[in-house]
Amino acid sequence: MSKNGSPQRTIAGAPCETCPAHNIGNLKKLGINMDDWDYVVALAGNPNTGKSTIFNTITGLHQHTGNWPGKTVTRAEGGLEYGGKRYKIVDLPGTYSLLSTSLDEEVARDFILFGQPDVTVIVTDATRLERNLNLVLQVLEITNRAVVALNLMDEARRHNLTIDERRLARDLGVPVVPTAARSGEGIPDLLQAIHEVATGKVVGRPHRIQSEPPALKRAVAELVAEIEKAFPGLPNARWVALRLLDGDRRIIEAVKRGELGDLNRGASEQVNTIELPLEVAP
Ligand SMILES: Nc1nc2c(ncn2[C@@H]2O[C@H](COP(=O)(O)OP(=O)(O)O)[C@@H](O)[C@H]2O)c(=O)[nH]1
Ligand SMILES: [Mg+2]
Repeated sequence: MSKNGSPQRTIAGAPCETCPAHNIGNLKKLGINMDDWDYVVALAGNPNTGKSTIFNTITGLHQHTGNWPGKTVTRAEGGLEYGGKRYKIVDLPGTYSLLSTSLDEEVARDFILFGQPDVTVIVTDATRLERNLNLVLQVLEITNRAVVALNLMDEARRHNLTIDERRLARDLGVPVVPTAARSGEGIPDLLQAIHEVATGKVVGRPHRIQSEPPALKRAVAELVAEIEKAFPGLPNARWVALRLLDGDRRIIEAVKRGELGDLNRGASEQVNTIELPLEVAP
């Protein structure tokens, strides 16, 4: 049972008494002590959905929450141990989309696409679900290793909103976990869902557009073959192909200059080198 007395909600099925979620004592907050790790978890989401609150709660760090002008921090990292595995958590900048119209979107997108996190948690505002699903669907185009945190559930309840999270999980094809991060509600379930996706116990099957027109399908197939030849090991050539067809300037430039591979390496290396922006004054 989770803190609010409701059954554990993951798409793994019935609650299990031996699962780590039943003992939040299994969570060891490592703060910045994360020399080596088994899995990397990215926290993505629209601004003000509670990403940093979740980040602080699970790592024990104190990254500033709230938005203030002139904030230069783009990304914070911290660690935790859960279920015998060490996790590095990366708090990405808030974005409404991954279509790269701003630096923040670029940072978030490059990390999800090229940093190859083991799990991407998309933190959503349960009171503005429709607007938030835009980013969710974009992330699910890139990766199937995702968990949706349905945050601000306390606010949703206050507005008499009820969300059928099981149905949502089914429709999206990835685990959906209701949370109220400020009070810690649902955090054990979220950790458990992250753990299950990271370890491969739960494999997401995201809903993706299948009915492409034949001309688009052909163009994508052709491009995918070329991209895979030029950039072996790229995590999602199909997504890159779609972006190219859409005229995404950054991706076009990266392909032209042969930088897609560099972008890939760069994002992975950054994981080691970014400094922790703790307690940055407004
Ligand atoms: N009521 C409520 N407030 C929350 C919850 N999670 C975060 N907040 C608040 O929402 C604001 C934005 O949170 P923050 O973590 O900075 O969001 P971020 O921009 O996604 O990193 C802060 O004032 C948090 O205290 C929640 O579950 N319920
Ligand atoms: Mg934040």
